[in-house]
Amino acid sequence: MSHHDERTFVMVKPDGVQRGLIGEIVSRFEERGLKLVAGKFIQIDRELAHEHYGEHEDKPFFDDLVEFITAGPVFAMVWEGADATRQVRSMVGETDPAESAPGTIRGDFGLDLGRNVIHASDHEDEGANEREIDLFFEEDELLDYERIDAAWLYEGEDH
Ligand code: D4T
Repeated sequence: MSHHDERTFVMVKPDGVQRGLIGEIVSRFEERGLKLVAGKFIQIDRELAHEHYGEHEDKPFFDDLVEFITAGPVFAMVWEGADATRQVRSMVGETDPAESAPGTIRGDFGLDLGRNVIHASDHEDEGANEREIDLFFEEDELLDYERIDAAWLYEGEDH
């Protein structure tokens, strides 16, 4: 894999789906130049919710978090590109939308910590992206193709 091939897991949460934000959110990553390599519209069951949010099992907000993430469909995705995990997190904003800068997804579309519209793998948690991709996708659901504009997105790619 070249350094343009870093993959990260992203998910529009049930509030984002219900509020009609899937297209807007997908557009932001597309326009940035990231490549969509997998996408899946699913309803998370309690077992998957417990696996995905296992690190928060002992937290006081855990039950509400599981209730929320299983309350309706989510749109799970894998995006690929240079430094993808860190770049996506910076586009997403802080965990709390109230602390997120305008221009970020949570800063533009959210107001409440418990309704923060989107999930993206934590770039400071090494291996989080691979772990979450494995949890939501089979290997053959990750598609291998080139964006037609790749040569204009990265310096040094052949024209
Ligand atoms: P996710 O994982 O949902 O993308 O959010 P973050 O990576 O930005 O933040 P996190 O794992 O620390 O929190 C997971 C999830 O729990 C909700 N939450 C968090 C909450 O409802 N109350 C709280 O006090 C905290 C810390 C919001 C995101």
